Amino acid sequence: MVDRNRAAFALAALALGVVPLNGHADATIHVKLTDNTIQLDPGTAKAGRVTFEVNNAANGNTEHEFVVLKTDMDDAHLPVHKGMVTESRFHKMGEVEDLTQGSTKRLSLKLAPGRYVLICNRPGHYEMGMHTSFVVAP
Ligand SMILES: [Cu+2]
Repeated sequence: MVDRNRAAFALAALALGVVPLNGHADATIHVKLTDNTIQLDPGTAKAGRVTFEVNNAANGNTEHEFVVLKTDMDDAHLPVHKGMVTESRFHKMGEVEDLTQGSTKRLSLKLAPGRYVLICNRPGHYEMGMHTSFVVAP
């Protein structure tokens, strides 16, 4: 019965258009925001629809955000002005803002193969270490 249910689900999903024809499953990346890191699990994805499930795991009562930039730059060497990365110099793919302590928000993006940098751009947070690279494979 399990197999039959799976088949029915797959057919329903196809009918809804949520299964890519190239066969890639949608990827979910679990993102943990601490006060000085951004941790990803897993740390890479294949091209296509990628959903970031972003959790603010701060110790204190600190709000964070999560920004996805398309860039080949080293994530540790982005241009900073007054404690914030100059987002206007990048192609921003998307973001979630105002993540209170303990909360989780989702960001679903269609990503092409290449290199990305993920940051929190609350003033001072990037320089505290809230950045990481993210590679999308073909
Ligand atoms: Cu932050």
